[in-house]
Amino acid sequence: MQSRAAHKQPEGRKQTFDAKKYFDDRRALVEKKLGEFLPADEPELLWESMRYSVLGGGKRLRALLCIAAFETVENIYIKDIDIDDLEISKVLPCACALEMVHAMSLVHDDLPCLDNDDFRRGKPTNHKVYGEATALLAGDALLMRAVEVLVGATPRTIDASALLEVAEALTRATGADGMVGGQIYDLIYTQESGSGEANKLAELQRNRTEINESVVEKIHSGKTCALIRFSLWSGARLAGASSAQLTAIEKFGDILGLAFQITDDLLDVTGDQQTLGKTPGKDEAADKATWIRLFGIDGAKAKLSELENEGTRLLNENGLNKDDFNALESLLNLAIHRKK
Ligand code: GRG
Repeated sequence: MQSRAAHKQPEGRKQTFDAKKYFDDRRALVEKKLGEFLPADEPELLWESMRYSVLGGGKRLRALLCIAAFETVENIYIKDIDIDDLEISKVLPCACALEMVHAMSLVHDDLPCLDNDDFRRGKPTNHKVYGEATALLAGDALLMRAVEVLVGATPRTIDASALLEVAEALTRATGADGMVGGQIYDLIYTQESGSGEANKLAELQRNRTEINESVVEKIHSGKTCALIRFSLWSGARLAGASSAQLTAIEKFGDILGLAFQITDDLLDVTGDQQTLGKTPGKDEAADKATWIRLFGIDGAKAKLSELENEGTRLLNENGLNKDDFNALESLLNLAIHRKK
């Protein structure tokens, strides 16, 4: 059923965009759809562990970026959206796949062999509840479920070559050219050197160069920005964006991704466990390569304000900000001014 509320933007009419309602409505759809895509199935332990780390937690930023880019490019802002809406059904599988990939990266990141975290989203981490082996396998299964959902559940009204490009780009953003690649750089620059272990990683850690802006950039761009950039790009691609629009959206993704990560580094220093839902101060304790370490708190804040202006200007210049629908600008705002 085509939503009766699907609404083309009237030219030149000034309205206030209700970002909170927009985010809340779409988050609710994503939560509902994620529950459907991740049923309580067998093997029970595996599905329970997968559901534990995906359902009912997180800001759903990546899903929102994907949906907002889709609606912006389609030039529709569906005010009274529902789960059966034909337009939103084109992008929901991709939005949910993104949240699965993101959640699995958190599950693996929290493992003792990586960041060794006990808390995530205000509750014990997956391996604390289900054990390391199950957490590892739940992450693996979530990764494949994400691809299955994207390819299998995206409606066939979407052009097949667009869907193939989106699937290819998701695997690239996740793998060696994206998150996993960024995580490896992070690892080289996180662990203490001179551990004495005779393996290739320990050798690289001992011989690493000094941390500088290009090292931090390499870590951030893979670990965090790749999936954020993909979130925006995929929504736009599924909406049939022109190549000029895709280029602008990707540039915006780089800006928002960097802003998101700098904010994350800042919150690690200034936030508290109750609000963050995870242990603060871990970056400093592990001597991580962060923006704060290079430029301090004031330097990070100055960069954030620069990125916020640059991102808004880019949206305005490319017709991606409307008077009564500025979801992408609101998401940049959320990425920077969030408290968790
Ligand atoms: C992706 C195949 C694969 C393996 C994982 C561990 C790893 C490789 C990558 C690390 C990725 C990682 C944890 C990056 C940090 C990104 C980040 C700042 C996450 C926090 O995101 P929020 O604040 O979290 O959006 P919520 O809980 O709100 O969803």
